[in-house]
Amino acid sequence: MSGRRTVIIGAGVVGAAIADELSALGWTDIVVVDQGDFPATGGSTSHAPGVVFQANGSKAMTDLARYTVEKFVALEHQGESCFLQVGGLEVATTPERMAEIHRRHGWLTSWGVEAEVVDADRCVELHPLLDGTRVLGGLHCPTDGLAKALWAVEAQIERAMSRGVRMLPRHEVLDITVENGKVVGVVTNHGEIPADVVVCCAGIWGPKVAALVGMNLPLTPLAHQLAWTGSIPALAGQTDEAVRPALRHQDADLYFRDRYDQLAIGYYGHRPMPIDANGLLSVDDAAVMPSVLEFTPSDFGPAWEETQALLPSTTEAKIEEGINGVFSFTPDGMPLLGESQDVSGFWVAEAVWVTHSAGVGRAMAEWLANGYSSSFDLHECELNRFEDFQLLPEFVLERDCQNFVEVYDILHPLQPMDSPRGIRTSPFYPRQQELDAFFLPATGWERPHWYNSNKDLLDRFQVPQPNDWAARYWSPIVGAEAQATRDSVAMYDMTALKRLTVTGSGATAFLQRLTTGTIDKSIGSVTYTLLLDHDGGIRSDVTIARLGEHHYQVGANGALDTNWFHRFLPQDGSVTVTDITPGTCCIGLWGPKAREVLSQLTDADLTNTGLKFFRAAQINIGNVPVTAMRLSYVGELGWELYTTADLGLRLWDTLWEAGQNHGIIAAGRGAFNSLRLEKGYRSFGTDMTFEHDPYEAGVGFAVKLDKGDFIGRDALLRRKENQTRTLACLTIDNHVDVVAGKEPVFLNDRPVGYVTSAAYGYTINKGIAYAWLPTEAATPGTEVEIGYFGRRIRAVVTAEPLFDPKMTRLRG
Ligand code: THG
Repeated sequence: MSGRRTVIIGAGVVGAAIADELSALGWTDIVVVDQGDFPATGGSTSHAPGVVFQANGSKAMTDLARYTVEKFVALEHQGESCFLQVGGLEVATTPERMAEIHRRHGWLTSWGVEAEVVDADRCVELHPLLDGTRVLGGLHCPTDGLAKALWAVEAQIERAMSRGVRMLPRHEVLDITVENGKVVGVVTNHGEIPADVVVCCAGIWGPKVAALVGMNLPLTPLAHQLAWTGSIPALAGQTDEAVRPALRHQDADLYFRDRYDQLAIGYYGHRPMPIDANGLLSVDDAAVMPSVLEFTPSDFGPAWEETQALLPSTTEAKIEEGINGVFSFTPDGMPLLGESQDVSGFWVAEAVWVTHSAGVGRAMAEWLANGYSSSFDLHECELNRFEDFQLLPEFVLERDCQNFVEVYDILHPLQPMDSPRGIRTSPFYPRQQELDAFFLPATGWERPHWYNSNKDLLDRFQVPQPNDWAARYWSPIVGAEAQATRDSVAMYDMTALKRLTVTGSGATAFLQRLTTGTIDKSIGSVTYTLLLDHDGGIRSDVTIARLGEHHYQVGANGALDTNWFHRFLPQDGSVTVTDITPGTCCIGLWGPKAREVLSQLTDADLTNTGLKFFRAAQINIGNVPVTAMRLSYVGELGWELYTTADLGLRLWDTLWEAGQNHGIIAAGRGAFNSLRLEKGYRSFGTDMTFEHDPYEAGVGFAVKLDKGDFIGRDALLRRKENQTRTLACLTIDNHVDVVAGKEPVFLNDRPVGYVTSAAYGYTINKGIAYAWLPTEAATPGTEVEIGYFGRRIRAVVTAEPLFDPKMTRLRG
């Protein structure tokens, strides 16, 4: 097998890794082109300091980094390893950072990378240049270190060439030829190269290359300062390139690495310096290389001061060289991986740093060869995860710059970016403002997290106070809203829920093939079902309402679902998928009194037999025609009520008025999340993702194996027999330390899993944490501990759901 004819654009550390990995899988008809010389082509790889820290809040990013480390350690360039495994050390100089270091240590433990939180003395032992009096402690990860990025490029490309891959330096890409929506060739200054697959690994030139096929790539090249001291007398005579760990001083936006008797200093504290990808100089015109701009010493002042304070022996040296090195940032800090939705065969592997490069090479090779990556869960990295508004230049620039600013900040999991805010608002927004809602953004939607107007509820409901960290982006009102929902009735703004319609004569067959459920049921049926990858991994969980013979409404999780549907659309035009989210809105009306409120407003039969659980109907509510679906993610009687955006405010006001005699409240996402965990409802993206199958995730009930073939079925039959891990429900008696997700779980003092999502359960009066555990540890009654800022919190595996297991609320 030689695979499809493939052109990789860019021979940086990403292109090289893909060429190596893809050729290792048997694809050898590969050409790598680069505008520059080989191996130092002039892109970000050519100036990268190569500092590799594996700690990351994203499991995927740590997995990609770990793969990179392992590969580079073993990869040789002229007999020497491409990785100097000197370790990594992050130091804290403030109590807040020390706490953060414990949290980051938790991530590494959760993702299975060994590391240790160390005291100040040990920091100095590891890195003797440190002023121990300034340091409170640190995080030491011994497998971190320094990648020899250019060696890795050379070694990987040469290995690929030995398998038949061709490397063409000084080939500038001028155009990409597309016919009938498919890539057919890459035009260079030396002529056209035919291609079935093009992989854009052009780094900071990515936006320019992507534009050749009409794609808006949400990537901004930003300059970042990197400087080198002259010889430091204290290091005189150091003959090894590096002996001390790579060092991060995040409180001052700094990192350091050895270079013989000098130090390299990287700095993120300066103003963002975005660069237009079209304005980058050519290889021949650039003074040093296109990705290296002239050093601006005035931006570096604070960096040098902080360096001398932290590493006093540097006062005897000077800054000798510096650059403003340009590399890639994205709106959410994650890479951009995948195939264009519009141009088949045009793939992207962009915004990938050296740290994750080899892992991305592996992931992309698997994805290209097999249709999915079996080694990595890429849902956070997918190219097509963005909404259209998130691809506009203004949004991209603002977010990318903000990501530069925040790169080393201590970010609470719920903390939104300061800007941009207020981009999308539901029709209910003016009322929510009147009720003094505290908003958090969700895919650009401003969504109430709680309503300050509900503070009087605190006279009726007890709400325990969590610790200061857990109390951020929280109010006791959250707990009161949750209890009030179970007690009477509440309105939830569900507008941010992604809604698609699938219509046309082929709609039923299409959905039957893409989902695990039986959706070919009577009109009015609603089905909770899953989308699976070809390897049986969960792509999404959705609800599908059959509103007509050839008309379905899908309640989905995000842009990836739309993209997934588009990938499988039949060519004959018999199916149309439409995103109706923007033009519509939704209120969840839930609670024991929901029926009393709604029946005042409609002639429709809302009795338990008239509109059963998981059925939908078109009803009128006053002046507003509504699609009502009887289901509830919070586990209470009630309906999701959908209407068009123009009628939204009227719907809100009508319900609000009718609910006044029944104690109706508006309730926010904080309460919502607590209630759904009490009910045991999983959330795609946190509790379960691409790497999990339905059985281990506890949603096997949504798989109908006997319905006929569907995507992922064969793989599922294999995986079903092989369950080693389980998504388990933990409860926590300590109500102060409310965990947030991603914390490690210990059994007999050994890390065995990690928390996915968590909240306090205000009805059951316990903390709740869902966690991936080895199946044998997932039996109710098993006592475990959760790592929390360096402490251990006792938790116990508990039978789920914790609330209303008999479904009397929902079915009543
Ligand atoms: N509402 C709608 N669509 C959605 C969600 C939603 N799609 C995305 C996401 N949320 C899907 N998640 C769930 C999870 C559980 C349920 C509904 C959506 C649910 N499950 C019931 C149960 O397990 O008890 C019913 C299961 C069944 O009868 O098959 O209600 O919030 N529209």
